Amino acid sequence: MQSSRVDLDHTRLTTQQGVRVDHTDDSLTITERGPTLLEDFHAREKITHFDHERIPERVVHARGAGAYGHFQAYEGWLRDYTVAEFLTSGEQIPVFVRFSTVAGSRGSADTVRDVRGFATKFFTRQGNYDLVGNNMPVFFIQDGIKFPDFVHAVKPEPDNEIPQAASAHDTLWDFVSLQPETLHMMMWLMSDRALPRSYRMMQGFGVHTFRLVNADGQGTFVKFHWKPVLGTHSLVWDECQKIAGKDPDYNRRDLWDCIEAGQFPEWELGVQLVDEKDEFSFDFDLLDPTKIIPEEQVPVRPVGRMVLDRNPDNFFAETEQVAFHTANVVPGIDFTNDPLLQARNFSYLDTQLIRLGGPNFAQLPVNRPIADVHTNQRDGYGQQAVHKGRTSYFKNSISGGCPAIADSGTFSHYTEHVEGHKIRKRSESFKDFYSQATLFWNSMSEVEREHIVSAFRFELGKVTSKEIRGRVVAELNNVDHELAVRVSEGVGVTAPAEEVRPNHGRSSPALSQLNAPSNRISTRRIAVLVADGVDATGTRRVVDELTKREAVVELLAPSDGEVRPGTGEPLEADRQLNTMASVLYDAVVVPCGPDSVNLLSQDGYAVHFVAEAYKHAKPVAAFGSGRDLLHRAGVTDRIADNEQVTVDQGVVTTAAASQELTTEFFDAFATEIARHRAWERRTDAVPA
Ligand code: HDE
Repeated sequence: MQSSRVDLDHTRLTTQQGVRVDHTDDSLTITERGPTLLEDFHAREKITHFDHERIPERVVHARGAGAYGHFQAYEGWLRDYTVAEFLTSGEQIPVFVRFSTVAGSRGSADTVRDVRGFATKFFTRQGNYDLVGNNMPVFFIQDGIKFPDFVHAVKPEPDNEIPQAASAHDTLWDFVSLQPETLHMMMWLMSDRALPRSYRMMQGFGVHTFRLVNADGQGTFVKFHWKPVLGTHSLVWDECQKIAGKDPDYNRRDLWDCIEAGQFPEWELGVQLVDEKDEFSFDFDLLDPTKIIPEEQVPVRPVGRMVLDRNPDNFFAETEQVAFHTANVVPGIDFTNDPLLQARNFSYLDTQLIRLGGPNFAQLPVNRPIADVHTNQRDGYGQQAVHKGRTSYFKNSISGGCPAIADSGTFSHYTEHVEGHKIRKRSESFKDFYSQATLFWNSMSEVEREHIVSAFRFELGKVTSKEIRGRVVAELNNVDHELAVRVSEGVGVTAPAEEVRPNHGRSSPALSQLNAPSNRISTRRIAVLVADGVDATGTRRVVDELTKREAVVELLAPSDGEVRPGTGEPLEADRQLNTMASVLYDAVVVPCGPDSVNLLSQDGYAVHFVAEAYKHAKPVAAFGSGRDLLHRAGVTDRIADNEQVTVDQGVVTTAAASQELTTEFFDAFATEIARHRAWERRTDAVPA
């Protein structure tokens, strides 16, 4: 990878042929005002190359962000199950990960309601292994032949190409209402999982059941899971829509900035293993990608750790040209007959041929294996290798039979016994479309349920056809009657009169994000609102205490530059208040300083900032006269006028001025930030 990097420092401009150029601002013409000459090879080359700079964007997952890092297995216990060395050797191996949204174009916003791609390329000594997963553990459809139908339904509608990167339109919901296998995934898509706070704070899933194969050729079914060290956290929908305007690169920037700052994102890889003899012991089919194996039934066992620690040098060369393929497997990892996976094994190679323009994309620097590559494949567009010798066929005697067939370390396909008729028919074992959608609903906390109901209402509210809305509500009645009734109330559809399928009452606590709290606030972005007259000592204390706890703290002031405090040394604003917004931060603090608070109280941006953070259930803190800005923004706190610290639904306040600030204040605030949001806060009436 390193040898292909081009560094233009201390160089002189040349043509592609290496001829030095003395002038690149004017074309070659006859007289200053005369016609341009065809012989101007430099101008022609420059413009021609420019004309050809674009390649087709990915048909799905067009918008993404990538990073390099490494993976390291913890210990060798998986050796009984697989010969894949990277899962057992404990050696650090390089990876490249690309996160993505699915429906939007390359330039679309990051914070749309969508599934997120989580694709990892492991550069192992046995060859490249690609785990091309998502941040949700199930998929919309069961058979790959439905993929073009599904994608056509969710993409912008073909007559006017509206809406961009949004599922809230007629064609998607028309499809969903007629294809009940989508329902389980639609529950995930309407949940907070579709609105990740950060790529660094989302889970990843291989989705399909794969197969591990050991040295004796024995197979074990496996599901892959990524768990983020920082916990799984989401934004709220109103916030997402605002961020899409304020910072459409929100998730991309977050990943980039954290890696640049040395705050490297980490995930733990885990596996759920199922013995072959237990293949039929579940009430769903392991080959059905619209089903999970509940973690309470088969625990996720940790296997290793991935750290992303290096940003790409060039977005196009690396993040755009990276080519993932589900069929990039290494010895010890094999497929199952999941019909979605089987179709993917065709699609990913095929799609690279059009996207990357020919069969040599595996030679692009970002895709190149670290394992040696010796093939008899030759020529083709973009061929980079200069193959020596006369033979490019097997068997040969002229080149001593090389490249020869290896007798160890090879990939040998799992020997599976298959017999029966050739048919085109969905398996009966795939036909329970509702039980796991119900399981998901049952497993949500009340606030997560509220979010799901309002997501359905929002999406169906954008559907123009009442008939489609009605059909969706009727389908939801198969998931849970109360869900269907609650959704119907918001979208002008008559509520289903009665329950059609009794709720089975089962739940899987691992499905609720709120059941995996984090006690860390590292990388959380905290805004401190300041203006001239602010209390410098208290403000510095806020910065120190929160930075010590690994948060990212920024001072926001009405204008850039120096902030002159009431007393003491000037402070420097990190950002101008009106270039930012509360939606770009996890929490907000207002320090004391009557003059500063007075100025901020008259600044609509500052007042709105606090009200909006409050509306989105974010932790809000203030001390001393800083509390007045909270009150101006309609945020009440319950403290009596003493110096105690009060925490009320994520609002952390004290009447104490800076000298009396205790660590209790900062600990309480940090606890609220680690909790992510004060979900118990009712904020529907807040006008922000
Ligand atoms: Fe993909 N998918 N997919 N997909 N997918 C692509 O490949 C496809 C599916 C996923 O960052 C494409 O290189 C079919 C499931 C990710 O470059 C394409 C089917 C899951 C990425 C394609 C599926 C995924 C893709 C477009 C149904 C989660 C982005 C560009 C049979 C487990 C990879 C490309 C990156 C990309 C086809 C279903 C995840 C067209 C036919 C299920 C993360 O080949």
